[in-house]
Amino acid sequence: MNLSPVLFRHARRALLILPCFALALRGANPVITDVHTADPAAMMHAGTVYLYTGHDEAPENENRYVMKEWLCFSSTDMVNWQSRGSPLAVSAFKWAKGDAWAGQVIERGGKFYWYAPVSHATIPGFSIGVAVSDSPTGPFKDARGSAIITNDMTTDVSIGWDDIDPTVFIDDDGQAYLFWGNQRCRYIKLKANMIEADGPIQKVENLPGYTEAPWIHKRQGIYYLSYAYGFPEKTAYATSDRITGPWKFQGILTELAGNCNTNHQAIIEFKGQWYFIYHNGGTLTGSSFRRSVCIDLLHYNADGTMQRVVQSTEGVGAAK
Ligand code: FUB
Repeated sequence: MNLSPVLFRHARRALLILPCFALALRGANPVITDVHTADPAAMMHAGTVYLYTGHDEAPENENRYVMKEWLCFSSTDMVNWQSRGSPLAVSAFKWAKGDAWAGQVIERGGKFYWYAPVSHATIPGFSIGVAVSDSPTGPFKDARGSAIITNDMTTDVSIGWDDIDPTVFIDDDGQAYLFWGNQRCRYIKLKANMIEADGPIQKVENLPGYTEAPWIHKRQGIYYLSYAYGFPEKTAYATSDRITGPWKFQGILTELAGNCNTNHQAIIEFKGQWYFIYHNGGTLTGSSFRRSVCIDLLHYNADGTMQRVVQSTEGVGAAK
């Protein structure tokens, strides 16, 4: 085994550490290296960023997802991350049988709602559950006792994994939306209680190359819908002046992730800087099924379009 990349990484991190505070001034990608993390979602709350990830547990050389739980990390500078353990596992959803795939957490009214795709035990295919907690670090419990979305609600796509990758967004008028989907992007309005649909499932049109992993964010009146594009996956995005569309395709946001056939992004603003959070297979033991979360900067053009994200080894500097 060639240990020189490991030694180089530790030496580089050590050089960047301020001894008196033991805080790194600059990150390095991947940002978490002691466990395999995938499918990042992030949320800012009370001056802290909470990073929620899937936990890739596939043995080396095994080419399938082994994902039983989600993980949480927190940071006040986007560089120094503290593990908050696993606040949610598939076992929290009694009606589910496996597969802790990509979810997202959002706060409303002092409660934290975690939208999570899992394989349903009795309805074939993936479903989306909602867990709730009084704290961003959990513990989270099943908020409904049943899935909010099941595969039999979306019969126009005949695969069993089209109802995955939920992303949730609360607009300025207080209306919450749940977007999700593989092959087809869909959305529903959510009731104020965040655990029930408020109206029928809608389809999102005009997302060329759409595979999965939608993420909605808003900046200066523009809605952005970024998503995994093609396969292996790049990230592309579309914009609109309404969350319900029509969406205008804006092209590729970032290229293929290293050593990994998927990508999955979260986009947040923190302390005046925008961040692109994603995963790759970039550790010594990495692969498409042993992924690791990375963070790079995201910049906008004057017309509101996003500049292509450069996936870097160096990562980001500490946010002040
Ligand atoms: O982690 C399992 C699946 O791989 C996610 O749901 C997709 O977004 C892709 O990253």
